[in-house]
This record gives sequence, C-alpha cells and structure tokens, in this order.
Amino acid sequence: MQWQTSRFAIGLDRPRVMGIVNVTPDSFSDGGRWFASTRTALEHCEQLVREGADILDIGGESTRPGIPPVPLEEEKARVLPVLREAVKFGVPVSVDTYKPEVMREALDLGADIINDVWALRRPGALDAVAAHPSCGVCLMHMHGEPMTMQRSPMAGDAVPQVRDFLHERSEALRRRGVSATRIAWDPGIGFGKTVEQNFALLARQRELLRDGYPLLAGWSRKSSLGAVTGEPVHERVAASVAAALLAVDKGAAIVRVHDVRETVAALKVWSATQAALGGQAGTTTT
Ligand code: HH2
Repeated sequence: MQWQTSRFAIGLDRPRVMGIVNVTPDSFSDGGRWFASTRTALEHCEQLVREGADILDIGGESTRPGIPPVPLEEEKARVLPVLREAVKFGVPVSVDTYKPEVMREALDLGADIINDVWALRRPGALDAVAAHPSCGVCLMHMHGEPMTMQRSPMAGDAVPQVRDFLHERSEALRRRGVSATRIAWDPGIGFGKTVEQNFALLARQRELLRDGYPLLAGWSRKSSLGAVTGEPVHERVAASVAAALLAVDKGAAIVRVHDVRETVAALKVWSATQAALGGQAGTTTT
C-alpha cells in the first residue's frame, strides 16, 4: 500500500514515523521550544530527520483544550517560513492546519500533505485540497472543538462513530474527485473523547481499517497516557513509545510522535519480529 502525496508516494510496507514540529508558544507538551525563530524550528526539523522521521508535520496552532484560535496571518507567519525550507530536506512535509487559506499557500510552497484535525469541515477546506492534483490528506476525527471538547466528550461507543464520521468525510472528498490513495484516517486520540474511549480506539483499532485507508495514530504524550501511568507530560516518553508500538501492531501505518529516536528504535524491533515471521518488514520505498 502507498499514500500518495504531492511529491512522494509513501510506501507503507513498513510503519512510518511522522515527527511533530510545533511552531507554537503554547502546545501542550513542547509549547515555545521551537517557536523562537524559523532557524530554531528548522534545526528541530533537521534533528527529527536525522533521528529517522519519515514525514515532518509542521503546525502553527495548538489544539490544546481551551486554547483560543490563532489569527490567520499569525499562523501563516509561524508556519510558512519553516515550510519553505523544510521541503528541501528530502522527506514529505505535512502541514497541520484547518484553515483553507493556509492549506492553499502551503500547497503552493510544496507541502506534501494537509493534516486537518477538523477533517476538512471548515468552509473552503475540501475545495482547497481537491484543487490540488496530488497532495495527501489526513482526516482526523474530533468531537466538538478544541476550546470545549474535553468538557463535553462524546457519548457511547466511539469506534463505530469515528468510523462512520471518517467514512463520510472521505466520501465528501472523493465526490470532489480526490482519489482514495491520497487519503489517510486518524481516530483523533484525545479530541473530545474519554480515556476509556481512547483506549477502546486502540484496542479495537482494526475496526477502522476495513475501509482500506491507511491509519495514522497520534498518542504522543497525550493525557490518556498520563491517566494510566500517573506521569506528567514530559515523562510520558516510554508510555508514548508503548502506545505507538501497540498502534502499529494493531495496523496503524503511520505514527505521529514527538520522540522520534525512541519510536524509530522501538519500531525496528517490531519490524525485525515481523521479518522473522516472514513478513514484509525492513524495506524502504519512500
Ligand atoms: N494531535 C495533535 C495535533 N494534531 N493531528 C493528527 N492527525 N493527529 C493527532 O493526534 C494530532 C494532530 C495534538 O498534539 P500536539 O501537536 O503535540 O499538541 P498541540 O496541538 O498542543 O500543538
């Protein structure tokens, strides 16, 4: 299987690691660390690529519960200068945004993937992606909106609701002529869900694979991990690696992580185990 993106058909014969680059002052786990200047953010991009990131995901607005939206011009000023250089690093670059204006400018600068936590529900977002001939898109499930989502999480069995939602969003995109090979799904861990619902989405993740879209999972440092380990956000590396490994073992094609080096090492162990079973692990075809 491959994920078609602007410049790369990303081979999914082995699990892929998406390294997070938050160019924000207020992200929940690394707010402010890569925000000081474009150069700082780019150094971080380079480090993630050295550590084995297959994809870089650049974001300029935190989705941390309760954080107000960032004005358009501010988001562009944060993301676009970093993107302009990051597209030269030889790996696919994704932009984490829900604003169609940012999507369009990012795609013009050569972004490979649009990663939208709103799954293209904002006016103009479907069209911004559909207007591009080949960019990849990650559709993520979110219940409610970041300002309030953890105050009123979704009710009932999350798994079929997430699947139905992502199915509907994919169909909306395909009706606009976007091929299925450009689309990835993300259950949206921590986005308007209880701890139990997040773990149900991991335990039963294979139910989200039936439509045939590659699955991207973002557990890195999330509060559900803190809920079970009792650890504060900066001490959740081991828990995050464990969750990434479980997600891959249950069929995720891509994991979105802060701690690239540790995740890459863990996934090499997983791949070696798969290879011993006679599987396809170990080859690279980005
Ligand atoms: N999680 C966050 C942001 N974007 N995109 C996808 N596809 N999946 C996710 O799980 C996801 C996401 C939140 O994490 P982070 O970027 O570290 O924090 P913040 O939103 O506070 O910048």
